[in-house]
Amino acid sequence: MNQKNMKTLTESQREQWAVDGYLQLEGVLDPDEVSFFSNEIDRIRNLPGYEPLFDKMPLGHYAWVEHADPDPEAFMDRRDLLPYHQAFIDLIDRPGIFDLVLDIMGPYIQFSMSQAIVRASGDGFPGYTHTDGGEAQRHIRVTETSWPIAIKAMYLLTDVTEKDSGNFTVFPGSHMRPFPESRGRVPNPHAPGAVQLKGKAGDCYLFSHALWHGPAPNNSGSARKTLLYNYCQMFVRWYDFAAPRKDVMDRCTPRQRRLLGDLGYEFRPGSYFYVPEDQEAVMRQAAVT
Ligand SMILES: O=C(O)CCC(=O)C(=O)O
Repeated sequence: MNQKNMKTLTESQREQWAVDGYLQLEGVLDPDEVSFFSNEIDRIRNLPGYEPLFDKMPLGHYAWVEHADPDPEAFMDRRDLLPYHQAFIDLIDRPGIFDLVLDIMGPYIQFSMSQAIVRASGDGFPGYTHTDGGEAQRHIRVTETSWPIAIKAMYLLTDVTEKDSGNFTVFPGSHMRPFPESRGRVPNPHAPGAVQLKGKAGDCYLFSHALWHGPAPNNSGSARKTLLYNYCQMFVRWYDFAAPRKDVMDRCTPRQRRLLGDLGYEFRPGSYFYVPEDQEAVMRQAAVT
């Protein structure tokens, strides 16, 4: 794809992506944006939406609730952010970051999930380590020169300056290795090879679904907030909704609509398998039209 006028990875970023399976991009959101999104998280925790109901739902499933814990320092894990504010829609193809997503994944992609997570301090949560995409993707790894099946952009909204502060924790290079599942071997945020990343509010981590990763415990004294945006190849489905909401689609640019699955024609066999003829052009257009 011609990436003219779009940002691409530097050579050292490309090498880090291939070798380590993740990138840390500094200062992606400015301080006003950080406080805007942080306030939005405080606001939407009081609104209805999808949250995990541990012990009541099957693994990794979310339930519709009236609100999360209203305490802004408490745990929250809200899915499907797009309906809550135009800014969550616009973050889908934020210039700078989305350019790099395209460079890493190629142009035949969709947007598959949005999420806001607050990791409370001192709640005894030990952290955990996993790969993304459920049971099947755990067994799918790509080579260092291949486009990934799925990646996530994680926007940090809190400074994380010490260990065990809810740090995004990675095992560099693990995206190329099977995830150990037998008892006693499942990795954790304190296991050999774990790197608890530090960062500033506004930084963004891009990482492969196959990377062993997850949150460290948070004993920092304050909650850690993040936003997560997930992208996948078009033959893989989105998993925040059965179909995108019309009121969200109505507020999207053509590129955002395409990323949410609007091909410009009714579904027919072959759709999403081979892409519309204008796919590359749509992916390369400006975010706001
Ligand atoms: O750091 C977190 O809170 C969780 C991020 C994570 O593991 C994920 O998005 O898969």
